[in-house]
Amino acid sequence: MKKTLIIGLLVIFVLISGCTTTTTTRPAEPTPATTSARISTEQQINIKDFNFVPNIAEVPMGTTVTWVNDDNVPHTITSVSGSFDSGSLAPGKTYSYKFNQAGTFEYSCTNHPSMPHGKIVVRG
Ligand SMILES: [Cu+2]
Repeated sequence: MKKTLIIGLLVIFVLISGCTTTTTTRPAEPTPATTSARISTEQQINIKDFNFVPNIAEVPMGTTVTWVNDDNVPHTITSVSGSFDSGSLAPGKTYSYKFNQAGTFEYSCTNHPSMPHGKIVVRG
């Protein structure tokens, strides 16, 4: 009589413990540390149909941004604060600038003041 009770309790215990082990979920895989190291330090911006595409680019510090003139007229990439200026960029040509300082860098095209300004947001 007592033995049955003990076995019964044992069975219940095994079932419960078995249950808990199966429901225990493994912790989520940590994000590989290489993710941040693999962030590209190159960013391309196309000038297409009188627009900078993408218009706002967020990049890590040290990124080299390359603008490509995909239009068939010359454009300029001219920093509003005066930190960089491509001069007249002929169709099909590229201009690169490396951003070594954190901050927001707004730029425009001096050939076409109506063009929407572009922005480079450099993370520190
Ligand atoms: Cu332009």
